[in-house]
Amino acid sequence: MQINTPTVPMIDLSRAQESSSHTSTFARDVAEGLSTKYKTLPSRYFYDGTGSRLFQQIMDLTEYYLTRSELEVLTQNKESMATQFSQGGSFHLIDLGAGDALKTKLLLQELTTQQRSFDYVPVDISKDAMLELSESLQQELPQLKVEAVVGEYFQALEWLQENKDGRKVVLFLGSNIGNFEAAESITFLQSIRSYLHAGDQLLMGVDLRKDPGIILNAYNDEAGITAAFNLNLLHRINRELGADFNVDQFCHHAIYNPQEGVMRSFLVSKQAQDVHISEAGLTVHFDAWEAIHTENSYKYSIPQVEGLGRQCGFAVDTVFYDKQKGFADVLFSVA
Ligand code: AVI
Repeated sequence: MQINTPTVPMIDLSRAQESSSHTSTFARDVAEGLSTKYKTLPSRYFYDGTGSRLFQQIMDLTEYYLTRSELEVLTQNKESMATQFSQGGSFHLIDLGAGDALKTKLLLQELTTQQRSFDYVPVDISKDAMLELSESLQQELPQLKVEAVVGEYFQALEWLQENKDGRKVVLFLGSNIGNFEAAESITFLQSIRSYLHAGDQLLMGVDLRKDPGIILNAYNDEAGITAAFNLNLLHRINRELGADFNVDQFCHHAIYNPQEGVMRSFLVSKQAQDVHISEAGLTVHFDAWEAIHTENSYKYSIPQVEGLGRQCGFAVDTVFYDKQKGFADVLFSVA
């Protein structure tokens, strides 16, 4: 559905999901995750207003090298990226999880300088983020055609399929792929592939395997912002699902497994306690030092990324690295 504020055209697909159905899905996921032997909570629920603000702060942390590294990759390679995107003629640039598009703006500026024929379709679940982004782009790049979509990634791709012909270049930046389990990342990329055609491209950010100490520090910052980000999930359950987590009685714990190449984050109960979650109609018991697994952040090798692409119908065109070769943006085309 089209919702035009006086200046910003935007498509809001999120209204399809009523807030009551959001609450019941959230309650069901929480109940399911906390009823298993090894308790889990899905990391996608980190990003309410507070969680999104904390994640912005994480991206500015000295220890969290990922955002700086990817900015370096884009700064150093934007000319070549813009040229490769444009080889097949005009295109829609679709930015999955655009947020404030800090990194994408480098590409938008470069594409505009090169006078390429494209329009920009940022996609994000946060309507506020899409309003702010559209407005900032009107100031910074007034000639750019922007149509922001508020919704889930696949809702947006479905909408694009029905409403926009022409070549597509999809951006999936920021190592978000690392937050999926191996099987989920395959399903995810295969689904993206199913919306693309010959000549379309995908640029995906991946955090690469490196010195485990560097990775460990990135998720255990001294200022405790990552801990607050993780613990906010319990505050969110208290706020939205009427739970009574005593958040002070949990702590953040993140460990890196260099064999599997995965950072795993947990919330650990400091004492035996019972927590009631009204919306889920559930009381959960925690033993002292029992943990809830809240997030995986997978780190890849380049052969793994190539294999993942191949399995999902993509071929690697170019791997763009930062100087340290700690992060890569991989340009795939439809195989
Ligand atoms: C969004 N995602 C790529 C981040 C990551 O590095 O896995 C989320 C995050 N979790 C803790 N710090 C940052």
